[in-house]
Formats: sequence, C-alpha cells, structure tokens
Amino acid sequence: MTTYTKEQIKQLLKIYFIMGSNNSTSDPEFILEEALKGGISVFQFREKGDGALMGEDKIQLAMRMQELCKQYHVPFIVNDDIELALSVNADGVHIGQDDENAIKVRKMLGNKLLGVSAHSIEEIQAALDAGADYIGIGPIYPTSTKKDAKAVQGTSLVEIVREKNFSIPIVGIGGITVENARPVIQAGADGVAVISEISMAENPYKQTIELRKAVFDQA
Ligand code: 3NM
Repeated sequence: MTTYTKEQIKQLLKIYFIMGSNNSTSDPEFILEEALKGGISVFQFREKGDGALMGEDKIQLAMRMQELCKQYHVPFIVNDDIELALSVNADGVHIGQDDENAIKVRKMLGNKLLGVSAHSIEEIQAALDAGADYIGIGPIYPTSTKKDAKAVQGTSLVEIVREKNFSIPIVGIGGITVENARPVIQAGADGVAVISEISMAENPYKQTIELRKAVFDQA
C-alpha cells in the first residue's frame, strides 16, 4: 500500500486534472501551470490516442510536467505506462481494465499510488483485492475525449458503492464540467476527474477555480 492515508487520498482526488499533449489546442505545459495555479489537487499524465507522443518525446514532456507539479506540490500520476512511472519516479500510476493486471502493477509500484478504473461492483472488488488506493468510476456523463469509453452510467455506481459502505476513495470521470460536478460529489464521490473542462477551457486557470467552487461549496 501507499504511504498516503485514505483521508489524504480523498483530498488528493478533489480536483483531478488529466491531460496529454493531444488534449489541448495550445501549449500543454502552459495549461498545466494555469491549472496548478488554479488549485488542482492531483495531475495525471495521459499521453494516449491520435497524435500522442512516443519514445523520448513522451518521456521529456512527462519530465517537464512532473517538474511543474513538483513546484506546486501536486502529485504526478502516470496513466498506464508503468515503465515511465518508475523511470521518472512518479507518485503513482492509473490503469484501466484493459491495461496491465492490477496485482502485478501493485507489486511493481511498491508504495506508489495505484488507481484503477472500474465499471461494476465486481471490478471494484477485484481492484480493492489487488491493492488499489482509489477507484475511477465513469463515464458519468457523455464524453467525446475517450473514444472507447463504456456506456454512460450517471452517478448510479458511485451511489451503489457508498450504499455498500465501501470506504475506498472514489473519483468520478467522463464529461464532468463546472455545471454538472455537484451531483457527482453529492452521490458520494470524493472528487472529479476532468480532461477537456480544463484542457480546452478558454481560461484554464479560471475554469479550475470554478470547478473548485462546484466541488467544495456544496450548497
Ligand atoms: N476515462 P473528459 S472517461 C480518460 O469512463 C477517461 O473511464 C473515462 O475526459 C472512463 O473530462 C475519460 O474530457 C475521458 O470527458 C474524460
């Protein structure tokens, strides 16, 4: 398991920003820094899909983004690429159901954070048994960012997990915006994970602040 406490992980998940170089029309490092200034609580480097960087270019971008995160004391998580996460000494890894087996990844990561995407109670239980530190549940709303996203499920699985009194940290993902973030938290998620709401925003700094308001001010 990780050195973070469960409560610390729940705090980290509040404003979970994910981005790769193909998720924005402007400089991804500029966007990340604006999001860091605005108050994201964790960052995931997700270099995937059409036009994604590979090889040395990917490693170099990861290292520059990690350095930015360090300046703002925000943990840096790598999507799927365990070798990269270990080589740059990232704070953790996030994997989906089609990626490397969670039990194997847990062993490779030592005490780094492990997040797993899950779409059913069975998948959540398997991730827990494998030693996941948090679960990503989605897509909550329709998303055009992930081409192979599963069927939209709203907040129902988040609610079921909480009804079952699973205390695992949960982050909702998929189509989450400033306008629709509140119900995700009200359903029992600890935080919201977004790509385009920040990466495509006209003003990523202001959008992050607005997202923080939606998540923290639960009127
Ligand atoms: N995973 P946006 S949905 C990376 O359902 C990812 O597991 C999903 O992007 C899942 O915030 C998704 O732009 C894309 O909708 C999230």
